[in-house]
Amino acid sequence: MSIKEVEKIWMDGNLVDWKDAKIHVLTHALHYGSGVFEGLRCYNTSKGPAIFRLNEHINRLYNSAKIYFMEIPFSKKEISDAIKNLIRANKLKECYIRPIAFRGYGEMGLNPLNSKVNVSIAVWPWGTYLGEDGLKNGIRVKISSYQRISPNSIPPSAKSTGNYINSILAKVESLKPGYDEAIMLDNRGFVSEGPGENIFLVKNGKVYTPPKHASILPGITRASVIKIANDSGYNVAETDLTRGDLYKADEVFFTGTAAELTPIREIDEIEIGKPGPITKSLQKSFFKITKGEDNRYDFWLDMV
Ligand code: PPE
Repeated sequence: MSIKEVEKIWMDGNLVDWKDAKIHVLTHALHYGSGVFEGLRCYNTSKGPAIFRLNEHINRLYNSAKIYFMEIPFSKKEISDAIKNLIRANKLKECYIRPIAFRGYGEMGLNPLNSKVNVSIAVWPWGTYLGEDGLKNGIRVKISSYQRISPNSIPPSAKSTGNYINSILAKVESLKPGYDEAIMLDNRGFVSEGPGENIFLVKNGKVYTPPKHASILPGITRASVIKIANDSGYNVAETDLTRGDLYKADEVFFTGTAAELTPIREIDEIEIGKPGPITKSLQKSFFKITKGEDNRYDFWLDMV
């Protein structure tokens, strides 16, 4: 997906022109994946642009950094304020937000501890992640032959740049034969997540999603959808699921900041079907909330 350029990018405390937001080729993170990042969305509401669950994303960024002994040289408040200022500076109403903290230039070799930590924030308009048609009618996915990274290889609960090389392998393996996306199993063989999404299934009116120990990134959209489902009277079980559970499900969908809530209509040539009633109802609620049209959830929105 090509990037829609805007005017400014925030780099280590300063706003710089988009074209000048550059780093050295010997940046540690480029060679060794030693960065941590976040993805957030800002939605246009009737009261103005609002960031969805800003605090939760900022907290996850600092937790990811902690696992890698990275000291982010800004406070959480400074990063939150910088995000809002940047959206204002770029005069955006709706956008994707990508803060990243990474080991910078100055040291090579695998000891990262002496590398300085740089922080950048970019924002740009990012439409539907898996296509407008996918959001409406569902996508076709393939269970990957690549296993999801596991807690004792690379902690999946930290959103580090290096994690995504595993996601990329799975994604490309699904795209080459014409699928839209992959699903990965964990090192035990249970359902884990998509390359950039958490997964849910519906069976006999109940909602299920893999638990935190299934090598998932604890998604903020996942947590939101669990809350919305509970509030709407659907029981959600966080439990180990098999690929057979997916094949037999009545409804399956992905969640994520980029993917939002994307229905899955086919897995490994097995038809799940058009987006079902629970998927559609949760998706509708989710979009109402992000657009500020359900004031019960206003506390999830941070006005820019
Ligand atoms: N699992 C993974 C591996 C993941 O990358 C994401 C987000 C999620 C689950 C969902 O988490 P959350 O956004 O908190 O609900 N993936 C981000 C990056 C996507 C990309 O292609 O880049 C995102 O959605 O922003």
